[in-house]
Amino acid sequence: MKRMLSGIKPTGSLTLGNYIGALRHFVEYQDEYEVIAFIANLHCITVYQEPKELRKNLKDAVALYLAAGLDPQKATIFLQTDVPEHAQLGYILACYTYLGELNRMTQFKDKMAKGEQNLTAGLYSYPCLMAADILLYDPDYVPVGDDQKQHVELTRDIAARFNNKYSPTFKLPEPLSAKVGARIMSLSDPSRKMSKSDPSNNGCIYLLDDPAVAKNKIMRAVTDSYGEIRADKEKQPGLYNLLEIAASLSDTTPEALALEFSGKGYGELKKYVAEVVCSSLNSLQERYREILANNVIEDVLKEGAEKAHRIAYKKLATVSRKVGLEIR
Ligand code: AQP
Repeated sequence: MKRMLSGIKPTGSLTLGNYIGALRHFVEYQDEYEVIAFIANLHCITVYQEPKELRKNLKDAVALYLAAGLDPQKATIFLQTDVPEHAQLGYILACYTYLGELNRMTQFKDKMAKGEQNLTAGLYSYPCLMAADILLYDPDYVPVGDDQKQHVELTRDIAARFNNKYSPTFKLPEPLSAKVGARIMSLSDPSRKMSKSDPSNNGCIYLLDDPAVAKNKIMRAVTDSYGEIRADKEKQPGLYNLLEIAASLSDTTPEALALEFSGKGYGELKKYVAEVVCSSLNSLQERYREILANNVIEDVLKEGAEKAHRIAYKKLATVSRKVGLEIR
């Protein structure tokens, strides 16, 4: 069975972008692949997190993984820090990563360009930790939204470099990106990705938003003045984003949906998108509440960490031996 690995960093409450671009795919793939899905808590602290909030976000993220349909009997679900090999291999791989490569990573460059202050060394070197997250498990595929493709490419480069220097050690993973929904945009500024840290609260739908609030955000989404419903990403990015959101959640395409709504008003389309989104949020939130009430999260994480650790410690031991870190 092919293996697939992915993680989400809950720097805030998970978003509809996380769900459409990543989470729903983990669930779709779990029957066909061996899915390893972790919560990237170490990546969260590359930017300051209020500890109490972080703890809540981590727990919520696990509950949302389960609520979305990830089955701990099929998938391995764990917290990154419960498997210390991630940090250990992350350090080793940083020693095989060039500064020039990290300088080219667009996520860091974007934050620099925005003039964000006090960017940390952890944030700069996080692609090395991400490479370790992946390479520890030799996955065949890594499902990611568009913004993370570059990091998977870097992971492949680091793996190939290590394999060439020593001997074949790591499998080179393939990034997997869906045709629809790989980059959901902000509702208030369709030129920016929908992000947890979106400064405008109206641009982002959180999976735990009250559905009435989510509906409001959709009804106020920025569109354009063409007055015609077409699936034109370049000319009508706001409208296309709405079509893409609804299409992803209802297994159709933005083009098919645009045809269905051609000749109708933007308000009608927004109402439909809100219905589709709210129906997904309602069922997700209902399961989320059940999961919290059943108190299963700690057991799921414990079992997941044990399974992950059984794979990770072997890989780290191999790497340490090859590099010459051990004296036996
Ligand atoms: N808007 C999005 N559209 C499609 N996919 C997305 N993903 C995130 N946002 C979107 C995908 O979700 C997975 C986990 O991402 P993450 O939350 O760990 O990191 P991120 O992409 O940096 O998310 P944010 O919300 O933008 O974080 P902040 O605001 O903290 O910087 C990935 O596969 C990602 O592609």
